[in-house]
Amino acid sequence: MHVIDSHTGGEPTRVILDGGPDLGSGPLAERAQRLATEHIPFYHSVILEPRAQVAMVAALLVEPVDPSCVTGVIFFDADAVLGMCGHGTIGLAVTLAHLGRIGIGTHKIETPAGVVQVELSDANTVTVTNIESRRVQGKVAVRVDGLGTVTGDLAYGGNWFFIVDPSPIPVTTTNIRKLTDAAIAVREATIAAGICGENGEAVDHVIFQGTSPNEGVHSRNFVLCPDDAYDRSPCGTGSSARLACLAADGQLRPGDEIIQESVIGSSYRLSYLVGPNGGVIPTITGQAFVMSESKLIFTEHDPFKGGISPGTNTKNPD
Ligand code: PYC
Repeated sequence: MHVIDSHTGGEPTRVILDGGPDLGSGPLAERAQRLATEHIPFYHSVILEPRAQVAMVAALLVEPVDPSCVTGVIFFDADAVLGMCGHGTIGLAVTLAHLGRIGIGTHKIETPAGVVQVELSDANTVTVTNIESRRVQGKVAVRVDGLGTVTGDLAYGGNWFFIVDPSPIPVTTTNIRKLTDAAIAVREATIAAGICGENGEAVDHVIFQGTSPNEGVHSRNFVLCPDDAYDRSPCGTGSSARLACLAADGQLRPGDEIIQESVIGSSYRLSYLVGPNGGVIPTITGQAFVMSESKLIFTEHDPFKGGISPGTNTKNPD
């Protein structure tokens, strides 16, 4: 299995060029569902330690349905198959450019959430025009163990977000452990309270919005991903959901640009246009860098061939 690893604002993406499972044809959302339910050992082996690391998101290249797209892609982390991934799309575009498959200019990529556009400005800089994003519910109160009542917005940006502004804990690198624990508690509380999308979709990401000491930066965020890792980048789908909330609150006008910083200080430039269905069409500009090209080897008698997770601990089974 050949892979190329890049990072976008510190958040890694592993593009899988070959050797993935056959997911058949048809809409990408159906193929993603097949990956999520029928190929769990595959995606664990690619993304779990020791072969990868906890923050990594994989990008499995698949045939697009829409022939005008340069590729189809299904993103997944160690715990979930994602509808879309902003940092991963920036990493994928830079990887495709590295391979000579795309040049400077505008290209379309198909994801399970819909077709997105990437504009490659130079070898590392990409602007993603995401699918229409929306706030579903503003100011939702939820009781969270250890935090009391927390109020947040439920929004969709290709994944499902509960966005808490202001953060109950200062968004700093020294607080990453505390932020992670608090965000997990918030996610569990939203699920227990039945806070979900129109079709029952559970909150899979939690964002805490904080302030940045850096001039010109709108805000700094902490983003919890489904596998309980935090996003090192400002999270493309999370930033899209956040733009939908700012637009719904009249806090940002269409076309105005803001800089969103991640908890580690990497940044995206963000803006939006009004979408056709009452939401926003977000644009996210960020940079990615290719780090390695490699071949993954899965040795049959390697006890950790499938990655390290509680269920695969062959030395000390639960
Ligand atoms: O950038 O959309 C994103 C993302 C989702 C999970 C990790 N990064």
